[in-house]
Amino acid sequence: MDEEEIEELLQKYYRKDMHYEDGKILGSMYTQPPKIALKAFFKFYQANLGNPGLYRGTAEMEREVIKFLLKLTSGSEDFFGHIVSGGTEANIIALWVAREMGYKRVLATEDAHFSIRKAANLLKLPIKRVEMEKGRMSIEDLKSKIKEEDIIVATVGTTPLGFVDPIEEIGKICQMHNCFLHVDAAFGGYVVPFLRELKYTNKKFGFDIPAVRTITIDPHKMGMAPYPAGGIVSRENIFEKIEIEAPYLIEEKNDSLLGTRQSGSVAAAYAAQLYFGWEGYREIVRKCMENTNYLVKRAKEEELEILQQPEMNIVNLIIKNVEKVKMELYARGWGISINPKYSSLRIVIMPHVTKGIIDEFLAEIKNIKKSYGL
Ligand code: 0PR
Repeated sequence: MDEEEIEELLQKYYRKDMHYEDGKILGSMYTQPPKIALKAFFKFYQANLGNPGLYRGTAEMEREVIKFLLKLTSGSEDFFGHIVSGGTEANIIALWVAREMGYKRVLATEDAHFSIRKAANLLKLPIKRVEMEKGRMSIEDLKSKIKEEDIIVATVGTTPLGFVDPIEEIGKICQMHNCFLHVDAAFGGYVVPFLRELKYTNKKFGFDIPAVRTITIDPHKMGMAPYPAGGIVSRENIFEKIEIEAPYLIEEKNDSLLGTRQSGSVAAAYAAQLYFGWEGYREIVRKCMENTNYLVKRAKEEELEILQQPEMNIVNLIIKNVEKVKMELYARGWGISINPKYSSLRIVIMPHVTKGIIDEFLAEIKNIKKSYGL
């Protein structure tokens, strides 16, 4: 086929996909990266940090991204990290390392991301549920279940509600029992530091809590980077625990889960962080919170019930027959997710979700409710 024909075909399929720039994807933790990040992605598409000896420049950029992640997580610049394919891989690596260190069981809440269950399953680690109180890990229940050699997984920005587990208190309990504390801040890691500066919260979640050993924090969520760009950072060189000899590689070892690693996204994450800088990310969070508050206010005006006051830019609207409403919204071109457990529509207020989109969305819901008599 000639290029023109191929392009036509690609266009046909492109039209079938949804795109962030249309604004109608409301259930995703991702968004459109800045143009310079996409330029970086394509410039470095060949890079493969599975064999970093060939890609010294990309390896240096990875270090710069890790340094930024360490700043977000109150870590020291000489701590360790990798940019990986996403939060799932980061969580698998954290639990894998903990298992290699001799920890034997995972404790997590029901709202911990499903990648934690996947990881436990792959690693043949038993997993026990810790109950929640108002959507956050219950300290009382944790105290009653925790044993030495446990791995505790706490979340900063839970997938369904965007809530923050009480990491400081969890940390104290982990220290008393010599447990391994992994913090999944895949989403909230790029949000909470700025919520603190904007005086929304004073919660800590990072390495300033002594028990925290590893943190997942993803540039491809609120870091505005294109996927695949998850992040795993740690105090110790945990990667030594999973290192494998690979004599045919220039550095003769491999210390991550994947072999070949698409590393164009490392260059892209680096470009995004240069483009926005600390202040730029704070501005993104400020704007997302402004729009979150706008949605809460407008929803109340429309007599829609909010599940709980949002802690970050995720809002849940309680709706009768939520599955049906979801399908109807989907048929009308909206990409929405739900929490069946709470009978709620879950809206992630990413930067592409503007006030105009929020108004349009609420009008659509009003219509649907009317036509179904809900
Ligand atoms: N940890 C947390 C707290 C998460 O919310 C997620 C993903 C992960 C880990 C896993 O990250 P990766 O997906 O990068 O491996 N949460 C998103 C979610 O469930 C994933 C997603 C995004 C699903 C967009 C659908 C979608 O359209 O919302």
